[in-house]
Amino acid sequence: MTARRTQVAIIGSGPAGLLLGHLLKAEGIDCVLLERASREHVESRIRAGVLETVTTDLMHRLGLDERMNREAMVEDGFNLADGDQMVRIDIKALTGKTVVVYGQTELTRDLIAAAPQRELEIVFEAGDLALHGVESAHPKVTYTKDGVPVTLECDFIAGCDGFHGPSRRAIPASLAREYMHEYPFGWLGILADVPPCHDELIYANGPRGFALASMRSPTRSRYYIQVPLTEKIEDWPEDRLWDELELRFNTISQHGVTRGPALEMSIAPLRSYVFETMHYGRLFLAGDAAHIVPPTGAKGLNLAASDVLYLSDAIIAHYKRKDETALLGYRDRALARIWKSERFSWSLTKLMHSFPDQNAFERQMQVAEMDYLSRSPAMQTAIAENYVGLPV
Ligand code: FAS
Ligand code: PHB
Repeated sequence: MTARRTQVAIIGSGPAGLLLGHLLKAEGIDCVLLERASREHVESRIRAGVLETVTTDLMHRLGLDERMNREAMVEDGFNLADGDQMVRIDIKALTGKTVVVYGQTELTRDLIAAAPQRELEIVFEAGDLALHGVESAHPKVTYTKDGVPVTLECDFIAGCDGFHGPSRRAIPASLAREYMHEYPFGWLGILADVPPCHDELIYANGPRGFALASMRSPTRSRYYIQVPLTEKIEDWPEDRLWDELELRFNTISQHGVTRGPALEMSIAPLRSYVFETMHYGRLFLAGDAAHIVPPTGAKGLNLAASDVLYLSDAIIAHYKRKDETALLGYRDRALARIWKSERFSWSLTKLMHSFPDQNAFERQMQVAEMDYLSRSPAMQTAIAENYVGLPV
């Protein structure tokens, strides 16, 4: 058994863990990232694509935004459609802010690639990971690397291990406050090297349900449609999906849908989840380890970024100024932004999807809300403010 020591043990090298590691390292605070999967697997996952200012600002602050600035697409607006009625939300005019389209995959690759030169240690394929003594002043994380058991002593543990990670379970259920809302559908996504059907994102609802036309670059598109939770990827030969996407977007988009071979296809369930006990002893949760939003509002990755902005501020204050207030205030500060993003993602999901048990009145509510939205600058501003990201 090997014994090691660091100041902050970070579990998980998704966006939350990687951003936190770099922010602490930049302030000379020692930390080690422990990741269960291989580097190849982490860098191959296809997830979010829309970045708010909070996330791009962190990349800029870390001096890791060179490729993002070169390759990202800046979006001044996005579109909401119901059938053939489409409303453009001019986020630039309504808020003075924009969002950028830059794949989470690319962001993750940039953060991992920069780790060696910044002496940020990432232990990939760390197995059998367990947390110990999180209520004590000397917590530990045990794991195995290449079959060798290791004990990592630390001052703090940051649980950045996503929805299925062990950190949340280290908090006694008796103390846990959690909220869950599941949706009766998932998103079937496809990534393909074909030009996007429209210059901006289109979120579309209609008699066949929700669909999203997004992108990664001028030559790479990302599309989603809502599917019942019972459906499997085998039920969706690529042509069947392209037929569906043409039906949804060819009448409302600038360029129409271009078909091409799938680079990736996957189905993700939709849920809203908040685990309010984000701080317990020397354990702090951040990102999907503490909350999940349906991807409709493009908030998942950006909430992970705001969490680690708050958590890094707090840990830096602890080491640099022996000030504990930010650590004690982390949970409330993070939850204030999390709940508002949960609300926005839930309300946009309700407006833009067809629910299996939806009755005629509920459908009319969607139609009326879209009609009101199309005529109300106030309503468009509210949506724009939330889409670009609420202040941190
Ligand atoms: P992550 O899940 O990204 O990272 C957690 C890390 O912890 C992983 O690398 C995992 O391997 C590791 N880990 C888990 N257990 C461990 C253990 N025992 N030991 C060590 N490491 C462990 N958001 C959008 O806005 N748009 C989208 O289209 C979108 N699509 C998504 C699709 C999927 C399938 C998922 C799951 C999420 C999607 N999201 C999307 C949300 C997504 O962007 C998340 O919010 C974001 O990845 C959160 O980042 P992290 O909190 O770092 O968690
Ligand atoms: C994506 O491009 O993957 C994407 C964009 C916007 C969303 C969700 C996903 O709301």
